[in-house]
Amino acid sequence: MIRIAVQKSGRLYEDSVSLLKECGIDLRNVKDRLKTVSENFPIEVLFLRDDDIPEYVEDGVADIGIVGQNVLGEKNRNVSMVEQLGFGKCRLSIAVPKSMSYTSIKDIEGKRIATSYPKLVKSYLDQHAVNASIHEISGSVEIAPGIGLSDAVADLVSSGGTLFVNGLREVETILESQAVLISNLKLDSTKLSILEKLLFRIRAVKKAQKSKYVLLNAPNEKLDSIIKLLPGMRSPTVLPLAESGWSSVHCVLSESEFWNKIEELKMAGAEGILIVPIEKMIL
Ligand code: PRT
Ligand code: ZN
Repeated sequence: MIRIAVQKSGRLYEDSVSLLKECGIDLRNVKDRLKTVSENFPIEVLFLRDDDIPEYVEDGVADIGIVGQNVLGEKNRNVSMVEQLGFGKCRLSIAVPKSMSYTSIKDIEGKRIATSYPKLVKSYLDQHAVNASIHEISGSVEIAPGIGLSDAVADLVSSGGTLFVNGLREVETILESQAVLISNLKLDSTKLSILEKLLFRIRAVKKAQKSKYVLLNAPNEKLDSIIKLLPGMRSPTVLPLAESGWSSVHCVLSESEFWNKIEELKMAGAEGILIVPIEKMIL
């Protein structure tokens, strides 16, 4: 049995629980529970505040956990970062009032910065040899300059909407963050092998999320030029259509190259292009 700590409620909760479910792990009655055991995978899930997860994983109360890199960096606990999970993306940034003139981090010298991430901010300022006074506050950081509590803030940003409505301008990125899987440093061999199984599934789910299955029809004389455009796990599948002289081509395209490839395929004579999501991908 392995114990995983995930956020009890908040921005990482839904994605963390969905990831485990997509890995085929049955989790019943997760709402409002402190812990639950899966019936089809040797895992117990503990629901905790995200701030406590690095410490509990370090101490071995939980063996592994899902937490944002921002929290991991701030708490600076002795755990290993096993895998980036691709959700909960945000950045820790410094922002200043729109009216403040700003050309470089040197403009922060002697200023007051409000943040919930004092350690990360301090180490960024130290790296740039800037002295500023850091005011730790636990929430609603973005209102601090407006009420005269600080001259600048360092807060998490995703869309930038919160900074914008508070009259703030993002000027420096301290850290790019996403949810990561972390692990205790001294897992025994049984737990390590369960972690390996879990990671294998997580990677298959992540890979599938980044890929699409594409089916298209093409006249046989255009097949060569179409196939040249396609990557494949080995090579694309080509099947004859009922109508003679035509074939159906199937392949997997990754998200990054997807739209360009579709354009190129159309130009090369592909018709009736169908794009289908992939549930899991085992390579
Ligand atoms: O109760 P608990 O302590 O567990 O939760 P919490 O309130 O500390 O954290 P929560 O649920 O707000 O966030 C959990 C994690 O989600 C964070 O540690 C980040 O890793 C990640 N995450 C991703 C974010 C955001 N995006 C985010 N946008 N966390 C917070 N925000 C906030 C930000 O603080 C600001 O107030 O959203 C606002 C900015 O959003 P935009 O879209 O307006 O830029
Ligand atoms: Zn928190």
